[in-house]
Amino acid sequence: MKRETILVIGANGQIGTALLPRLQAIYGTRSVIAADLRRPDHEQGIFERMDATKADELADIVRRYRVTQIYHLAAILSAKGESDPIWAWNLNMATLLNVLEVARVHRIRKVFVPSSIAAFGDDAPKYETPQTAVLDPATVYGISKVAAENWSLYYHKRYGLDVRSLRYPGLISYQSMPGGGTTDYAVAIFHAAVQGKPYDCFLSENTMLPMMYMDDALRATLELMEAPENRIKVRTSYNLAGMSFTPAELTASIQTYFPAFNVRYKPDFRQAIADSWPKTIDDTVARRDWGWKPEFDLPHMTQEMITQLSTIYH
Ligand code: NAD
Ligand code: AKB
Repeated sequence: MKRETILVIGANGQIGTALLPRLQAIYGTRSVIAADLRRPDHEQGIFERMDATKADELADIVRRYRVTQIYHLAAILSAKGESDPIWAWNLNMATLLNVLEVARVHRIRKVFVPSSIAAFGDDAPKYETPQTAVLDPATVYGISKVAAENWSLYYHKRYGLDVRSLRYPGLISYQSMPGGGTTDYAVAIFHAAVQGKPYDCFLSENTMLPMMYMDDALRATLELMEAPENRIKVRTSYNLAGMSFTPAELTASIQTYFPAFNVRYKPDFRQAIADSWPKTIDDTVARRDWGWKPEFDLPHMTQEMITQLSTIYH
């Protein structure tokens, strides 16, 4: 077992729920502290209820457990953020700055702060969006991600903090439901299909977006965090690609298992958010710097999702 104490903030969310068992396998159950505003349905190891907007609550946990690494996953995502932009900005920024400050003061060894394809906006190239494309996000969520990328770079340059980041695409997982994003349809659609229900999709059938199966996202995260410090050349956030597909292509892939599965397209306010994002991502820099390579394509991801959800529902 590796000797580190890992704090996961926002541990009950879509990524945290899947990441916790992986971290526990690497560092030991007693060395991984899960923290969140809300208690988990099923506790998996040590849990602390904590509001990351409160710097003193965060510092108390870091001191008590002698934390050496932080994964900061608490945030308000793209669609939910648009319902109350000032609240979303305040939460995303307060939690970020508390994490960076506590890491600086307590000399935390490594910090992970995820970014998103939402950092890109209308003026970035839509296909093979490069690492250094212009960042002109259309949502408050995206604005907070661009700010977080720049704050992370600042803490690295000014204080030498080892903060690392990935611009995740939309993540697809069976372990829990996503928390209010624009790519959530790609998880909800599987739950409907496996239960034999039709699905009303909130994006139009030809809306292509970058996506990734959770297994790939977790492996990317752990590989990035394990990479030697001199291999990490990007201190804002790395582009990361898995696959890209439209709702129509995902539906067709699911229909190879459930031919009668029916999807109706009813685009809502999330369509404009999706239209502002890239369609495919160029992640050459991550491949070059620390050896990133995705494993899951659309057919493989569809097979895994249906297999896993079938055991849950039946
Ligand atoms: P999520 O919404 O599923 O989970 C976030 C968790 O943070 C929730 O459990 C929530 O209770 C908790 N939280 C909210 N406010 C908190 C606070 N003040 N203190 C403590 N906990 C708080 O999000 P996720 O999908 O797991 O995403 C994690 C991170 O990854 C976020 O930064 C998100 O922007 C980023 N990301 C996610 C995706 C994706 O598709 N899931 C894609 C790109 C980037
Ligand atoms: C969202 O849709 O908001 C997230 C993301 C891509 O950041 N899944």
